[in-house]
Amino acid sequence: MSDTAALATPAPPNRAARIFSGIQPSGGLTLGNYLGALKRFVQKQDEGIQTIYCLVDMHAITVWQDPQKLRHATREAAAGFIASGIDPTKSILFNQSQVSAHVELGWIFNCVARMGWMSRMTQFKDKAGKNSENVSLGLFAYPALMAADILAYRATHVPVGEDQKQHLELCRDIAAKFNNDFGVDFFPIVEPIIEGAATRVMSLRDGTSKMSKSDPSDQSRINLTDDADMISKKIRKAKTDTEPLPETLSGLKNRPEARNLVNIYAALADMTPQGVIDLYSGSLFGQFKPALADLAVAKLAPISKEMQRLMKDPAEIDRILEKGAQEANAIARPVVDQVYDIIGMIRG
Ligand code: AQP
Repeated sequence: MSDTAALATPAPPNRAARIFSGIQPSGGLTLGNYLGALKRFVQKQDEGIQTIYCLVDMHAITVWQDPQKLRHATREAAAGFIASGIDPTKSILFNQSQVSAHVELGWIFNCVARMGWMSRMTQFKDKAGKNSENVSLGLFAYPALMAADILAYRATHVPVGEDQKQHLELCRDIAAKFNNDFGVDFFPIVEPIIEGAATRVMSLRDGTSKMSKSDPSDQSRINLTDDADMISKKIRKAKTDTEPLPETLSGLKNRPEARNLVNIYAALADMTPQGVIDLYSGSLFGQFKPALADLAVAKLAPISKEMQRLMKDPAEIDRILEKGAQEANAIARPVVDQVYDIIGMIRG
């Protein structure tokens, strides 16, 4: 397969397709990270497109992280990537703080992005809540660093969950403004890849809020480290209603918890949500939940087991990340050096 054949929007004619995406090691990876991001990352890698994946530890520290826990979460996330199917000989896998091009370009983009753009970011508003005077400046600037993560590789496509759509629009605005301000055609206008039945996996306790690593309730999410018993228990206890599953998808309107479980089933089984409805229409959750629990255990328990095995050798994980950082640096360094040249910085 050619390197652009699988992408709905091909790379611009003068640029080969290149995928970049990242995940914050701000806690353990969740089913949301897996279905919205990691599963897609593996598919893109296996389609033969150049894939670069990053544990964005600089993003994680936009909220305070315990240093010991951050180190552990970074290695555990690397183990999660590998256990999910990322092959460090096919994809570049590294952590952000080992490649200084990210923060260098991030600062330059802080000077390109406009305050008005940043203040419209809904994720900042959600995360800052009523506390916006007291959150870090880094949390506000986060999307400019995310644009730098992507554009340091001049990536053309970015697989993400639905919640990152607005940040990717901002990345496009930053690239376009940089190109326009300096009269160059240097940065590509990236295309988000938001695909599949579970682009927004919701909390198991509240179908209107996103499943998130930092949700205080562990019952709200499935962690990739959960064992078979725990996965099964959490699904059986997930909040639902008392109605049977409907005959059509429209029957799930105003039933956010039911819709969420159907989407999770569909994404895990590589089916459409309508396909799940066709199979289970008329079933009560007493029947559907055990089927979903079995499916989730079959798909996720092997990942959790493999993560445990990988975590027994942290030095090997560090070695993989170090090799990935060297490969990433070999791409990003010349890009950032060209940016310095474009903007008029004297370099020795
Ligand atoms: N619930 C989700 N459903 C689908 N996709 C999701 N992603 C995250 N949660 C879901 C996708 O995973 C990738 C990495 O996201 P991230 O961890 O870097 O940041 P986040 O989106 O802020 O995720 P969390 O779990 O909510 O982290 P915390 O709690 O630390 O803020 C992205 O592609 C994201 O879309």
